[in-house]
Amino acid sequence: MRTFRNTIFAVGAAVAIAASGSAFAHSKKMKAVPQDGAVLDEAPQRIEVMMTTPLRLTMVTLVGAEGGEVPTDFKLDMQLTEMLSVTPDALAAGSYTFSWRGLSQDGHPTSGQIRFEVKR
Ligand SMILES: [Cu+2]
Repeated sequence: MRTFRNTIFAVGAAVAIAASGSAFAHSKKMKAVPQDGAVLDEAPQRIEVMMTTPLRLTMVTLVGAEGGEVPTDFKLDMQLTEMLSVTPDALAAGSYTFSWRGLSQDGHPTSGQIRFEVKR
């Protein structure tokens, strides 16, 4: 009986760890505009990323192909949010990587990025 109860406990713990480990607690990108990998005819006015769960954003960067960082209107406020939305400075033609870092609701670090290209 004791072994049986220990087994039940172990299974329950494993399920709890799996649930809190990724899908449930950790914020991931759900949808982005522009989409990851997009090739755009015109420079985007805004960059928006919808997250699966709220996070506290700690860093947002937009970097061009030559490594130069492009300013955006991102303001650090550490509020829980599901929507990352920034307006970048005017973008020249080229490739860009938009990256973010944050803390999920459980305090664990989370990050993501999208890449896109502006043709014109
Ligand atoms: Cu976590």
